Amino acid sequence: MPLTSSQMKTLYANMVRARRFDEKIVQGIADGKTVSFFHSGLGEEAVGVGGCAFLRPDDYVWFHHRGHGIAHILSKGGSPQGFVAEHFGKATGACNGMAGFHYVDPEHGLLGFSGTIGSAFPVSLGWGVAAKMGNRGQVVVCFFGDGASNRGTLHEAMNMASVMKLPIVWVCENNLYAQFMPLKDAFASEDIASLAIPYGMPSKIVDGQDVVAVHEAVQWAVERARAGEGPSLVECKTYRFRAHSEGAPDVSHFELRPPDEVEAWKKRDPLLLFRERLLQEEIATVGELDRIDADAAEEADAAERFAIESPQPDPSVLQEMLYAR
Ligand SMILES: Cc1ncc(C[n+]2csc(CCOP(=O)(O)OP(=O)(O)O)c2C)c(N)n1
Ligand SMILES: [Mg+2]
Repeated sequence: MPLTSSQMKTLYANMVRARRFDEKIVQGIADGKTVSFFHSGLGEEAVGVGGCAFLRPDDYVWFHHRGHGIAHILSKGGSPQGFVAEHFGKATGACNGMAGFHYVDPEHGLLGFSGTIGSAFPVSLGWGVAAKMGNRGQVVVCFFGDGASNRGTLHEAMNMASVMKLPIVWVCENNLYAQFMPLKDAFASEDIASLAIPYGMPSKIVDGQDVVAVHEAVQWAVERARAGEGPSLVECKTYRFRAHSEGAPDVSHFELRPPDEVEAWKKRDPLLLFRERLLQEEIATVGELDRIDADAAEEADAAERFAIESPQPDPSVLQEMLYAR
């Protein structure tokens, strides 16, 4: 079913919100206000927003570490306050300020992620088994980077998911680099989607700067999964606008990432492309979009104030957070 005007505006709003929250953490690092390090997702908002849009609350999402998942979290209905406060190391954070950049929100199907690249696959596989056994039509959407696709865990999990016909959607956020390593020097084929072939899955490759294209491809895969047809793979071609992490050099091997490459991708900013489309197709007016922009900026300012004013975690909860009874 084509997206309604209201759904299109929701996609735009969530991309703008993700950008403002991401910028807050980037600035927080620069100002020494945040306690954690940060892997900005600026430029990649369309993947998380489009890929998580209009899922069911009980669908599970393994979000990507870019922007520490803010695009995915917002689109899945999570709390930006919990996200910001966690990055500020405050007691009101999603993990009580104890986990720096982690976010857990079971009510919205966000069970957390791990900093160990490649752990997305076996954990999502387990969620897929749970979803299938639960028999309530839940799906798992697992986001991962191009670099992660070189972990052996991918092959084990993708094979098993296909054999067991699990309701999993694998979404590759291919931004052409794994830290300082360009994909062309690390992966023998041009498209990560080629990995679908040995594991008997269908796949789609989409423009990761086009939020609607991402949404439609993931939606196609979600419908297959809900219908019991098993996993699929969606590859989104995208690009990060900032360095791998704040404070790290923005390099490909030991040289700066090619400036013409960076410039070309910045011209394909997903927010600008979608804003133009909404205006051109007369889905929204300039006034409406400006209002969405202003609301997002205000919301991010308020979340930052909330985080700054929140108390530090009480050290006595440390034990409770670390050990399960
Ligand atoms: C097992 C493991 N190896 C290395 C790292 C360090 N590391 C963190 S992010 C990253 C790059 C991952 O690249 P990709 O999967 O393409 O995601 P991207 O950061 O480009 O979004 C690396 C090497 C890690 N966290 N875990
Ligand atoms: Mg990458």
